[in-house]
Amino acid sequence: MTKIHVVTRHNRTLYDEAIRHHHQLRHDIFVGERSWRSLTRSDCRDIDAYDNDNTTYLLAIDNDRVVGGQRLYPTVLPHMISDVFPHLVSMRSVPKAPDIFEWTRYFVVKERRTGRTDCRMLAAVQEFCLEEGISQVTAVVEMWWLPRWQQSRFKVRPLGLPVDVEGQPTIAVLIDISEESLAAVRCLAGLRGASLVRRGPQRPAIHWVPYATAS
Ligand code: A1S
Ligand code: SAM
Repeated sequence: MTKIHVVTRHNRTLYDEAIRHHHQLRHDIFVGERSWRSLTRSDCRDIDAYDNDNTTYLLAIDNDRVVGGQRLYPTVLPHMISDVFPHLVSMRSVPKAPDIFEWTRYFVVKERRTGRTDCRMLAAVQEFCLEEGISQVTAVVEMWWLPRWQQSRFKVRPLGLPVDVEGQPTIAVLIDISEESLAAVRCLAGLRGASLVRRGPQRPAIHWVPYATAS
């Protein structure tokens, strides 16, 4: 059965092969399928500035095979919205706080796009954030995410108006983490309870952020 594994720098040695595989899948999907050409790398791995010791990955793994992934990054550090997309935030300043993380690189492999793995991954982000005391996540997404989140009862607020990014209307949003959203998406996923797998050493996501280096 597909489980969602929490991978941080603290337990990463247990997931070296899975992390390598996930970077290859990301390149296949985001460069090959989604044509995000600026991410092209000669080693065919999608690795950017936000893949480092401060990243938390939630990997969907079935029989030792990665079938989906997503990542969270502290907003108290320079992150994608603050570095690349600050112009998408016009209704307030870029949200930056120890309990706000940026959510990126969400994918499910083609063979698993039946909605089920997707719902498990959406449940996983709510579950992880609730466990860690993360109250909100930010994201920059194409507009088609809005009805998907509405269906999952995610509480989503725009941070600005949609802007064209490589031909796609794209919006920055702030999403509340809540027990209600988790319950709704667990119901859609057919999950009765907790679904995250935590192996090896664990540290609180918020407290190990090197806050002193934040800009
Ligand atoms: C974003 C940052 C994150 C942190 C949030 O009937 P359909 O096929 O129209 O139903 C589709 C569409 O409504 C919509 N959808 C999916 N991809 C779309 C696209 N490229 N353009 C417009 N609409 C799109 O979602 C419905 C269901 O999609 P699906 O692929 O059939 O199934 P599933 O299992 O729900 O998987 C959805 C995801 C997004 C996970 C999967 O399509 C995927 O991995 N896509 C490639 C990676 C990607 O684009 N990720 C989002 C950017 S990061
Ligand atoms: N939220 C998205 C994610 O999950 O990574 C990215 C934002 S937007 C929907 C997609 C655009 O962001 C694409 O044109 C892609 O090339 C660009 N992009 C993704 N990662 C980037 C990075 N690290 N630096 C600059 N642009 C990036």
